[in-house]
Amino acid sequence: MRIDVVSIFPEYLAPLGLSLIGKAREAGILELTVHDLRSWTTDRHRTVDDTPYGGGPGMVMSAEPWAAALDALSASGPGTLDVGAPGAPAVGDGSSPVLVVPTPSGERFTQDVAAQLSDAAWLVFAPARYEGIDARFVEEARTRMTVRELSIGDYVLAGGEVAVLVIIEAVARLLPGVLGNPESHADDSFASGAMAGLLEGPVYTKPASWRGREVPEVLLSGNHAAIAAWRREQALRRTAALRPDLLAVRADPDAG
Ligand code: 6GU
Repeated sequence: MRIDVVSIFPEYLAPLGLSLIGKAREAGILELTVHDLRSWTTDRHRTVDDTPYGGGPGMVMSAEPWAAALDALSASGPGTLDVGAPGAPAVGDGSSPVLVVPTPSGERFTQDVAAQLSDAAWLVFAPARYEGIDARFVEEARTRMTVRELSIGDYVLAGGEVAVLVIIEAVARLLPGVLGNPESHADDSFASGAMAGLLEGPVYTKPASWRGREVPEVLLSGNHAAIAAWRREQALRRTAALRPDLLAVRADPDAG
């Protein structure tokens, strides 16, 4: 997969060199470049924003630097084609990117959306600061590529960069070859299968007794059916306590 991130704070994306994502880049599974939006400005002050039409507080990012960045990146295509879940077609042919615009007024970013994005050959991220980007930027981009405006939750961040880190991490770990053990996906909270839509229950490692607290006996029993039943019960309990809305979705998938 190819990923380009355009930001006025490229340094904010430094963690993308670490851990899972850093390794995926080294392995050539992920071709990721961070760009400075200001390199697509034309004035001496490298201006990226202006006052909002209609008044109000704050500043709005101008459409032109973002569109110029998108034009330049689009012309530098295509994306990396040999990606996506096994058997799944890549989203598009990679000749144009999928544009991801993080915004608190976007569609909710979920595991399903992460899976969809992981099938794309090429993602371009446009994280805004201030009060957002002139709406005509996304409007015009939609005429020539898939655009996803995504919110990572019901709270307001100072800018989209942290949301980009969240989204890229959720997407990258779904790329074939990124996780050491592909079965690690299977028990994830929000994964599909018997545990679909349930929060994961508690996990334990050695020692079996720690500060007077014992690991649940069933986990030491070697009885795999009993262990699976216990884990399912724990997942159901936890979900009922913390996220009853998820149980409603399981009972009626259309409720979500
Ligand atoms: Cl994607 N951006 C900002 N600025 N705030 C958010 C968000 C995104 N998602 C939730 N809050």
